[in-house]
Amino acid sequence: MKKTTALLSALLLCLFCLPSSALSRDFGSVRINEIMASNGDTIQDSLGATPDWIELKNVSDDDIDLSGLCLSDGKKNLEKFVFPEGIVLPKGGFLVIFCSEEESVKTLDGGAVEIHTAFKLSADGEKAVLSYQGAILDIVRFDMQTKDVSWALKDDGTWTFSNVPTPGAENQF
Ligand SMILES: [Ca+2]
Ligand SMILES: [Ca+2]
Repeated sequence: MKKTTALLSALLLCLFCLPSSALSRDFGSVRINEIMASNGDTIQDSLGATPDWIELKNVSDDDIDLSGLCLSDGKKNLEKFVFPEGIVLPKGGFLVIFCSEEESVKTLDGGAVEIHTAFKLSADGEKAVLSYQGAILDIVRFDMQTKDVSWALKDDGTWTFSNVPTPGAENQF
């Protein structure tokens, strides 16, 4: 459980709010970095549940205002989740979004924001799609998943399974 707590702290620390005037809107620098469609005990949300999750990474040197960016589990309806105002992904930072089937964006004690989408990820294989105003920015297809093994992006740009999932941190293999 220690691992889970540390990871949760890491992902919460990456969220904070800045005046929108200082922020980038370079959505091309936001990418899907890791996915878990069968979360047994890798990470818990603030209520102790273990939903599926998607990790985003900001690969740029600017903090990015995510408002208006969309996440989905398919191309038919790209806007299953739309980021509200006030969510910032710091430069080089990570953001974990829980895919729990019950949408919510709530501010936790300490000011961090926890995001849940109305869709879940299928462990039998599905997609994760990042888009803005109908244009797909990133799409990740995955086949059958194993509990507590993530599907993660490597430095060479290919995807593979990871037995050491890292929600909110650099991927490890
Ligand atoms: Ca789904
Ligand atoms: Ca990671």
